[in-house]
Amino acid sequence: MVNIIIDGKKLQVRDDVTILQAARENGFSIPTLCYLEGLNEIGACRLCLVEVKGQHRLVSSCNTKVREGMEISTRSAKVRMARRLNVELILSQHNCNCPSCPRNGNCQLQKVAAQLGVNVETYPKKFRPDTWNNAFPLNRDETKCVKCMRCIQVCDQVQNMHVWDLVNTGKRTRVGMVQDTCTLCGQCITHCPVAALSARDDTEKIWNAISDPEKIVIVQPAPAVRTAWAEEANVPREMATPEKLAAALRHLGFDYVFDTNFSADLTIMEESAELIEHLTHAGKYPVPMFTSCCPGWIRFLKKEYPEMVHYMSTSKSPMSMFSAIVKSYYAKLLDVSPEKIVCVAVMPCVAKKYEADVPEVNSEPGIKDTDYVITTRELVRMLKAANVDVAKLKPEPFDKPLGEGTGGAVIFGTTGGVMEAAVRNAYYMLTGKNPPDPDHFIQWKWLDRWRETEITVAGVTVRIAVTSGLGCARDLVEAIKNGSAHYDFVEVMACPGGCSGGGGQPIHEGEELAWERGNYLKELDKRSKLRVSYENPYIQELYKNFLDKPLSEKAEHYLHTNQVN
Ligand code: HC1
Ligand code: SF4
Repeated sequence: MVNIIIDGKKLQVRDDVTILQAARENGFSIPTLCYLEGLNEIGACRLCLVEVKGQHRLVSSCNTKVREGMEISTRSAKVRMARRLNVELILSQHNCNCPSCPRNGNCQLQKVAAQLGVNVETYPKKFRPDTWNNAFPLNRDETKCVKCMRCIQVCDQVQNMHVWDLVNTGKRTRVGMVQDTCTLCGQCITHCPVAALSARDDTEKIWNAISDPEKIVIVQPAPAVRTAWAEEANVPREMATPEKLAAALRHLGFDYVFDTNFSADLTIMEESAELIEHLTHAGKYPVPMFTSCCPGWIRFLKKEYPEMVHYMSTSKSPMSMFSAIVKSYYAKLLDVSPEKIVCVAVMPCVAKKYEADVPEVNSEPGIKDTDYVITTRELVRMLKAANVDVAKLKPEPFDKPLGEGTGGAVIFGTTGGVMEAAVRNAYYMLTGKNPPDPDHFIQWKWLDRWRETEITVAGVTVRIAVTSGLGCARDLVEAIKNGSAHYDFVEVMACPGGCSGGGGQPIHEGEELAWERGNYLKELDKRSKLRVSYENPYIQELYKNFLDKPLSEKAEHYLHTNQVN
């Protein structure tokens, strides 16, 4: 421990922390733009400057360690003037079209400028026209980049993809895409302090569909959307229930409010049947079987390990299974042509926009199963545009028959959930009984980069591994490839923490909420009456009336794809 003084207050702090950490831990607020704890501590933005007694120059607090006897001022006249000047310099090169900016109201630069009393409008400038491909799900606006380098570090150190880097030199220095390996995980977007990176906005297309009287517009929110959608409305997670989400979606004008949880159960029916086939027909199918619901993970494997793509399960993701069922089974129930239906998915994910556009995911040539995908952030934008007061919404049920899911479905939204749900269901398929205790059925051994376990049911042994984040995924795939790890079933989600921490989720400066959001999903699972996917009565009805059984010819047609093979 060392003794220091911050703004006149005597403190004892650990000797291994920076001035910024010591200040924040003791309630002193220091602005930052580029700082990301443990990832980007480079003092580039110069907003965290503080004055240290006895030192002539101001120091950046994010990368200066405390020392015994330090006297620090976080708000002297000299500090405030330097910070204001630095914000003005950044703004002088920044496209300040705040009212139409996707980060308006949730922008670090806007916030710091407001705190320091700097007017963003006083820096008129001209920008070269944007040459970015705006049809790509990830948008890049160079006129907003503050060169904080967070995108470079997140993509490099967490996701291990090295897509961004500094290019050019001197005053032409900029951040550019240096490799064509983007998985669309969206982690660089959620770590961007401004709107230099954002997801393609598809909300206008949804509004147009909703206002078209000829169209039946059907919406499915993903499991992980329900744990994060109301964060920006400042409604506590427990009060923003799934039923309130259903009410909010109905309020926006969707004709039917269904649930991706329904088709998560369907995915489990197909994937657990596929797993049993793989395990019981040694040599016929490749082992391990990789989960196939995360499009970021699929893009990663296709680009980085094309020779391992055949390990991927052929089951479509819950999103794509849902839309396939809507445009076939449900269109028949409604007695309308599939062309009349518009399928909208609300996802915590940017890569799902890409998945919806992969032609092989569609069941019939020329008919797009999922018409549009919006992120949780776009949903929030739509709710704000419609002036929906989330706190005042009365809970409403999801529509039937595609609006019901089990506890096994809702945990899809957190890392390890797909695996747990699949193993629960496989247990039933092999024994005819439910697992005795769904909460303690799987005992994980936590390794550094992934977790593993082994389960034997009715004489069938399955060796399992789970990980999230593409840096960890790379290490796991390498271990499988070089023969140092042996598994039968592997779950990977591209975003750290799984979909709860997805690249389409609400952005909170400096907070990683994936695990907290995931715990809420686990709580919803525990509260569910039905915990195993086969128990979903509407899934049973779907098989009885339409699909016959898992892996049937019809199920193969609508629910499986060879897009990865
Ligand atoms: Fe996911 Fe999935 S869990 S991929 O993370 O398998 O996006 O939530 O919807 O499709 O169910 C995302 C979440 C989501 C699919 C499901
Ligand atoms: Fe890297 Fe993911 Fe961003 Fe693509 S979306 S650049 S992979 S962090």
